[in-house]
Amino acid sequence: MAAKKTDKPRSAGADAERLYAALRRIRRAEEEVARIYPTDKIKSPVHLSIGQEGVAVGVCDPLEPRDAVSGTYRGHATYLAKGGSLPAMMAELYGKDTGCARGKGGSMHLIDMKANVLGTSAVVGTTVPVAVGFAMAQKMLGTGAVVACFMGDGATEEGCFPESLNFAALHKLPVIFVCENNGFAIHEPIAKRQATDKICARVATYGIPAKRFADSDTKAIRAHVAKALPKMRKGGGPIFLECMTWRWREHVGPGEDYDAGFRSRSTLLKWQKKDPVAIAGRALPAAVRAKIDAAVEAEIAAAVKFAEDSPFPAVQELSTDVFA
Ligand SMILES: Cc1ncc(C[n+]2csc(CCOP(=O)(O)OP(=O)(O)O)c2C)c(N)n1
Repeated sequence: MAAKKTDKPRSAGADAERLYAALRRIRRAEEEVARIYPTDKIKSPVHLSIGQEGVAVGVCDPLEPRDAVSGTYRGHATYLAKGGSLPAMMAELYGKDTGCARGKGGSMHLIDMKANVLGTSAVVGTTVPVAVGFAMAQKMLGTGAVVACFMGDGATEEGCFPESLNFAALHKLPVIFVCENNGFAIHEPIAKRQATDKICARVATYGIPAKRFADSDTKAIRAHVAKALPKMRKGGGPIFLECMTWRWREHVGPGEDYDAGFRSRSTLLKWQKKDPVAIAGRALPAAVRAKIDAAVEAEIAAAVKFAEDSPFPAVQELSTDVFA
């Protein structure tokens, strides 16, 4: 894989516009998914990342096209932030033949190898060793590419997590491990699942530099990753980010879960004051923001139309790409 220079324009103004556009695009795409979901046109369960977008955008913005990401079933933001096709994502949610997994994977199994989105998975933790394996290949091929590996706090309780940390640290692999710590695995708070809340301290025992971001500030995450990349590309080994964040909606589905009794709306209100999309928007003049918003709406409307107009897969597709 040839090393490509990034094609992103760089200046303070361009950075602010690009970050807002990326955040707004993910937010609005997921709000559209939530709006459409009750019509039953969307054929797969959806795990929305509304509220958490700053993590994916902060990590992916400094990446180059040659770099890769792997993600979780809550992966719309990861996929879109790395440049995955929005029409192909919408079509995938609709179960259509033009979807990024030919309509066979749904929201939890997004992939776009043109953008180096390695894939997302419904099975907690499984994409972590996949990312490490891809990073091993980059090291062996000498591409200088890095892999950002997104996971929830629940995934850090899977056996493959410490195994992957150890292997990546031992072989000095170019992996940015990103834990999106929203405090819950479905309904279970982290305090009832983990003996201590010191994820970074645990990771650091593998010799991996680990840093917690208390409010997942998009620009702070972005700056940290941008600073780490040159050393990682030269064999400096993995890093770990624990990004404290909050999912605004229910675990799965378009609604909320504040009546279920396990978390409170008052905490949501605190996190909404740190809304990454609103913060990025306030950094721009209103006219610039309005232009970006209009472009985002047009792109999302076109993606939804593409999904609606696309055909379902042919019946014989049921037995293609099936390995057993
Ligand atoms: C190996 C495995 N165990 C259990 C489950 C059931 N499960 C689905 S989502 C989830 C919670 C995971 O929480 P976290 O990793 O923190 O991600 P979040 O949903 O908060 O983004 C669990 C336990 C699963 N899908 N895979």
